[in-house]
Amino acid sequence: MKYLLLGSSITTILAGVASAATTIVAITPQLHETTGIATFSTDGGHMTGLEVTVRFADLTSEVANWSGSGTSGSATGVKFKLEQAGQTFSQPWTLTNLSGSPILGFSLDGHPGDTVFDRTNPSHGTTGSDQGKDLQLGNDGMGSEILGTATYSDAVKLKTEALVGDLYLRVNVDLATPYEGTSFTFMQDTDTTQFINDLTAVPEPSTGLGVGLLLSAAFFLRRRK
Ligand SMILES: [Ca+2]
Ligand SMILES: [Ca+2]
Repeated sequence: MKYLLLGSSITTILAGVASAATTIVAITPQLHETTGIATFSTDGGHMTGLEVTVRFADLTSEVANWSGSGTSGSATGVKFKLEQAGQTFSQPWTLTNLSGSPILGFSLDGHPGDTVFDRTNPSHGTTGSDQGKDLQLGNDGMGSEILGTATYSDAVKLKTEALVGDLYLRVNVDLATPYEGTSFTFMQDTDTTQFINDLTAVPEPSTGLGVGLLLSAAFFLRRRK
């Protein structure tokens, strides 16, 4: 019984480590909006156009766009192949390095693929998006957890709804150390927008920003007195 308990504690500890392996950061340089979410059950076959960039230790990078068929798809360049099959909520993405140089990181841009990245929280979040999943790096194929930071940028809202904060248009991953192996997996849920080419930037509310700056200036001047 002692052994069973010990085993269970170790499992719990490992689970804790696994969830901490990927640090999550979110920024919103440019808010985007769309009419609606067509499906939250997006799979690899339905992200055609999605732009993938992979950066290598020799300071080169390569961009390739997604091509989907059936329920699977991939972005294939000369130096890498990123593939995914089945629903992104439950099935991993696999990044294979075809170059001779270790991988420093990669980024996914959903804009040309009418695809948004649905984060774990808030859940279920934006109408039609259902549960999402934060980017989580898998292991390196040799049993070690891959460490890294995933930065979400360009939050997405529905035109008819206030910003909820679970949907993003882009995600960038910086690995903690250059990846020297052949391939690794990661999890990241995606959803598909209702219409094609429907993700548009929301203009900055410049007047509101101006008022905000004036208020800040007034506060600063009051404090100086
Ligand atoms: Ca989804
Ligand atoms: Ca969601």
